[in-house]
Amino acid sequence: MIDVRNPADGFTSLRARIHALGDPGPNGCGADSAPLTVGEWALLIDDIVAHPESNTEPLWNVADPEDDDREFDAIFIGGGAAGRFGSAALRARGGRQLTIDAWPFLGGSCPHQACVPHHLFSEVARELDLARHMQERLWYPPFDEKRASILDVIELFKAGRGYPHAIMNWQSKEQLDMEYILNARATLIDARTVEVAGQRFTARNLVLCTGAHTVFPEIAGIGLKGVYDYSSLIEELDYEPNRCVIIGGSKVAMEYGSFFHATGCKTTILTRSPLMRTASLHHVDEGLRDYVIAMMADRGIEIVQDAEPVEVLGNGKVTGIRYRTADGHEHQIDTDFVFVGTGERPNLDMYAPLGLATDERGFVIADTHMRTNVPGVYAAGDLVGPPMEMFKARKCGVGAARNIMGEDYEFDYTQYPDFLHTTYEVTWCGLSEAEARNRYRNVIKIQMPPDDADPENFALPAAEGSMIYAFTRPILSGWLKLVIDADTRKILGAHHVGYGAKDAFQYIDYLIRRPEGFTMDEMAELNELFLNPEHFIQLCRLRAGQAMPVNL
Ligand code: COM
Repeated sequence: MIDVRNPADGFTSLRARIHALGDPGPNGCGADSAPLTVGEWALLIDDIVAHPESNTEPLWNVADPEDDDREFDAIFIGGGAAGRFGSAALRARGGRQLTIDAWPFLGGSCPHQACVPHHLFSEVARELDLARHMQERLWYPPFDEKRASILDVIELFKAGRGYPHAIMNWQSKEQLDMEYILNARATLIDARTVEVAGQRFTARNLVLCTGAHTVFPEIAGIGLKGVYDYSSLIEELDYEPNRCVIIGGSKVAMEYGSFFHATGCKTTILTRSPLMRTASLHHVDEGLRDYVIAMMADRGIEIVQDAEPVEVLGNGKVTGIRYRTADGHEHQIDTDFVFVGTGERPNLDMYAPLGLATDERGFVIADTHMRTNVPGVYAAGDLVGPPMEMFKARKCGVGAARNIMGEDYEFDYTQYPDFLHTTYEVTWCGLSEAEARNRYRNVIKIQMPPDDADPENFALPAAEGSMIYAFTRPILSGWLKLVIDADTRKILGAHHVGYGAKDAFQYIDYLIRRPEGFTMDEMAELNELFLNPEHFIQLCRLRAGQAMPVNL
């Protein structure tokens, strides 16, 4: 056991290991009683991740009973977004928690294999898209496909991910006063008791936050080398793919597919349902969808709908994929890289003793207080099903903590703003135009480019991130729509493709969902920071003078 709380005892081996790894920098060799710095944490975590077989000792950050012998209010199993935020919320309210994770860091899959690399990949995709589009113009050199490497970007990520991990461990211990045991698997004994590293801990409550994993389709060849999901891509890819086939039409499929393709790895997406029309995405506006799909196709991504994968071909290693289309015909694509983006299922195996109620897809059923069917057992994060988004994971964890600490707190995550990346940032909230027309009799929209404009010659929207496109090929510069009930003048939905508008959508969503709503006139009173990516403020101002507003 490495007692990260008690440097005087446990740090000898820890520091020896850190020193053996290299110079930890000016703050790394302080007095034995100094807490681990972020740099030291990074070295330690990197070492454990790189050599798990020789690093089996748990990282122990539990108060000595002489300092704190209170009963735990909750044990959080899993220290990802749900577990970490829930733990912090419980601690902030004066409670005592213990967080346990099999990984040597807090933060879960997000900073290790999921959201953080996805955001790096999406930024790379955007950069590559511009570099390819502008090649041999201005200062842009010819685009060298050989230098845009998926493997290089993954290596870049892996070389740097120790720091986010380190910050989470450091912040959780030094600033949030959390207690945790990391690099150790918990075994559930009963609804109050967990065993970890040979020791039993009991608590008034358990909060289950162990996340989810990709479901691989059950087809021949799916186990071949060369088939990856978001997690094995990071840990196991060891060659540069030349051709990619994606199975599935999820957000993950669109996002990773756009990245792979932008690096020059020709990508085909095989999807059963049309992209962005799956049940897991709500309120998708058809105009926004059309633009997103058209722009993916414009980049050369091939999208095959109604496609059913039949077999991954290969002899030890992937060489192709066979799939069937709706007309019953089978087709084959030669490829050395298959990526699975078909959706996720919860990590539940360890909870068998509890008898948890689950839904038809296997996700844990939790009420709006995050309570499961087992008294005293809460569930949070991906375990309770979609949306598999950060806000939901964190706020579920916080919700469980608040209820455990005596509040009556409900969290409804059925309505929320949403986003995805292609080479663009795609954001939306509220109602789509079609949904609005179903519910209101006098719906208008503010849209750019308008339906009757030729987008190849209509150089708006344009803002930070899309100016170069606007001046070179206007259609690439983005798309936006605001949906308004003309009778009440309330904004019903907002939709945007471009760059830099995501922040605004967090607030627009909040404003339009208030009981009193948010009118186009109120939007027109805001002060835009020109050239504001979403353009909504000035466009509302142009229309706000009309007693009965019409389309713009
Ligand atoms: C984010 C992880 S990468 S957490 O939500 O801050 O724990």
